Amino acid sequence: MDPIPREIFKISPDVKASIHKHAPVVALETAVMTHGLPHPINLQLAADMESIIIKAGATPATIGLIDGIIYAGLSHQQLVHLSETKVARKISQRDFGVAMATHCDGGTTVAGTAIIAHAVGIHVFATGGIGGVHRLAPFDVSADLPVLARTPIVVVCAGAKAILDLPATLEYLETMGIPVIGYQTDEFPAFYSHSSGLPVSQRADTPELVAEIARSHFGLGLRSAVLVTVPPPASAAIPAEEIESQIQSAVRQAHEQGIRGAATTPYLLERMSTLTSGRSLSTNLELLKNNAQVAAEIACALSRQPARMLIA
Ligand code: PSU
Ligand code: MN
Repeated sequence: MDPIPREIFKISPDVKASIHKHAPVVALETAVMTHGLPHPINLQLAADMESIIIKAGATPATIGLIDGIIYAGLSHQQLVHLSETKVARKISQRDFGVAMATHCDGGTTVAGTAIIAHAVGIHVFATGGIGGVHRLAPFDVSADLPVLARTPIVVVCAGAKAILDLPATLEYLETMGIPVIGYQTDEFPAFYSHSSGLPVSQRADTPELVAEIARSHFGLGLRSAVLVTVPPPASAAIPAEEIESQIQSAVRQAHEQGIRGAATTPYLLERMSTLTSGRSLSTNLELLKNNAQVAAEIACALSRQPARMLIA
C-alpha cells in the first residue's frame, strides 16, 4: 500500500523513533473513548492503558483525528480534548475521507485504528472487543471484520463484544483467514465472560509463542490479522449465564427503538452498563487494561526476535 501522504497524518516523535528502531509499539483506538465510555472515565482509561504499556517496556500510539488530521500518538492535551468533545465522529474505514475533508474530530474504531497502525508500521494493537456480526440484524456486520481480513497486524482483544452473534462472528473470521489465538485459554472469550463454549484455532500461553505465530503468518506473506483473544481478568469477569438475559434485553430494545448502523454498538454497550448497574462497565475497563498489558508483552517479544516481518 502506498503510504498516506504526510500532510494528512502526523506521527508523534516518540512513536516515530520507536518504529524506526523496531522497538515495541502498541496502537490504541479512540472510539472506545468517544463512543464507548462516559467522561471522565474515558480519559482515565486512556491514560491508564498508556502507562501500562510504558511500564511494560513499549511505546503507546493512541490513534485518532483532530480537526481532520490523523494522529498516531496523540498528546495528553489531545486526549483530554477527545475525551470531552461531544461532536467527535466514530471513524471506521468509510469515514476517513469525510472526516478529513470536513475537519472533524474523531475516535477510530478497530477497523479505523488497524488501517492507520498498519500504514505507519505498527505491528500490535490493543482493544476491548472487536465488532462482528450483530444479532437480529443479518446485514449488520462490523467493518472491523473485512478490515482485519486484509490488514496484517496483531490485534489483542477479549474476543468479540458479547452483544454480537458470536458463532456467526467466528465463522466469518474463519472464512476470512484470520487465526483466532486463545491467550491462556482454549475458548473464545465472550468479552464480559471467560467462556463462550466456542473453540479458538489455537491456544498460546506465552507472548513468545504469539510472536512466533505472528512472525510465521506474516512471514509467509499472509495479509490477514492475527487475533489474540484474552479472557477478562477473573476478578472482573461476569459469568455468561448471569449476563445473557441482559444482553437479550439490550438487543431487543435496540431493535424496538429502531437503532441502526454505527449507533448500534454504542447504544448496546450503554444499555448493558445501565442494565447491569455499572458492572459491565467495570468489566470493560479491567479487560481493556489487561489487554494493554498482554499487547505490550507481545510487542516486546516480537521486537526481541529478528524482525523478518514482510508486512510493509
Ligand atoms: N468499545 C466501546 N464502544 C465502542 C467500541 C468499542 O466501548 O463503540 C467500538 C470499537 O471501536 C469497535 C466498534 O471497533 O465499536 C464496532 O462498531 P461497529 O459495530 O459499528 O463497527
Ligand atoms: Mn454496524
